[in-house]
Amino acid sequence: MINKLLILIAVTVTFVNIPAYAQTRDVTITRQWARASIGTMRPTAAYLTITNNGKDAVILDRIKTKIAAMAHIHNSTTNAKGISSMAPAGEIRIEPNQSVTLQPSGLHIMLMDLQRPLIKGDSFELTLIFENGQHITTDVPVLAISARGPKE
Ligand SMILES: [Cu+2]
Repeated sequence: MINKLLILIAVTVTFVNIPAYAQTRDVTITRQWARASIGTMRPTAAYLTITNNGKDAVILDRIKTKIAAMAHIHNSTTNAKGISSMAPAGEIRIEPNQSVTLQPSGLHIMLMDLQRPLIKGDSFELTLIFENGQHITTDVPVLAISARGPKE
C-alpha cells in the first residue's frame, strides 16, 4: 500500500514538471559547430540554428561555455566598399515557427579568451540562456579551421 502511494506521489511530481520540459522542447538547436582555433590567443566562433516551435517568441539573452571566458553574440556585416566588420548583435528574437541561423559572415558566437585550443574532432558544451529563463545546453563539434559548416 505504501509502495502504491509512493508511485502515485512520483507520478504526480512528474506531472508538475511537464510544463517546464515542454517549454524546453519548444526550442531546438541544430547544425551546431565551431571552427578550430589557432591556439588560445586568437578568438574563434561557434555557429548553430535555433528553431522556435512554441507559441511565444523567445529572445536569446546570452551564452555560457567553459571553453571561453567570454562568449558574445556578434553580427558580421560587409559595407559597400567590401570591408567586413563585426559588432555585438543586439537582441536575437526568434518568432514562433521561425529559425535563426548563425553562420560565417553573419551572426556568430564569438569565443574569446579560450581556456584551451579548439582542435578539429573535439567537442565542447555550450549553453544558450533565453530571456524567459530557459537554458539549453548542446554539444558543439569542432570542425576544421577552413570549414564553412557541417556536411549535410
Ligand atoms: Cu565576432
